[in-house]
Amino acid sequence: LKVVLATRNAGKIKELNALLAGLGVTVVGLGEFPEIGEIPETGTTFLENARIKAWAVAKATGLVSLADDSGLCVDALSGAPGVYSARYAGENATDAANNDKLLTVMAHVPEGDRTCRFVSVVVAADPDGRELTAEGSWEGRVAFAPAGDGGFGYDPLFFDALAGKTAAELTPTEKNARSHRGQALAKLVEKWEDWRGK
Ligand code: ITT
Repeated sequence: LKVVLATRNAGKIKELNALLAGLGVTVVGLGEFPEIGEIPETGTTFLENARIKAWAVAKATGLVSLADDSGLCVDALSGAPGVYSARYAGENATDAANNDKLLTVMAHVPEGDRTCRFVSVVVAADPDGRELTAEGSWEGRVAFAPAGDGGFGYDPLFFDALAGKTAAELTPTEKNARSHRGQALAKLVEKWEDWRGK
């Protein structure tokens, strides 16, 4: 089975490839379908946006498609940046700009109030009309300064108290074993064979 990843985020592509390795599917990227342009993420929830991306790509390619919509939800910011995590510092903002904005906004928030979580909702869409969804989350704290150079996005600012490190200081294998995306994919993989009707 050929599965197309409905994402243009290089960090996600790496992680999803590793997480899907045991599934026995051939994973292809959007690079093979240059005719698919920008997909407007007009939803207000992770599930809505993941469904928008998964269905747009399944319909355009005729293949089973897999989308992830994810973000960082900070308690002191009432859940922001949430679904707007990729564009926190503006449309097409860099990871560095988003991290700078988060650090600035959180500058005076004390240690105990810096709780946050990464959330990932994954949706697999079959062009025959069926979908499969799963969700994962990862609890942490917003660090006072960036640390580590692994991962992507907000990883240098996401401190995992259990690991005693930021997400960017974990190896890819360590991150996938505990991350929101790792947990969402583990649940998806568990339901996969039933969904495919095998
Ligand atoms: P696609 O829509 O093409 O998949 P995107 O980056 O726009 O790429 P989202 O709309 O789901 O994807 O935004 C997710 C953002 O949340 C991402 O850009 C990061 O800033 C942040 N994020 C999600 N998962 C993360 C992770 O594992 N580590 C660090 N930051 C993460």
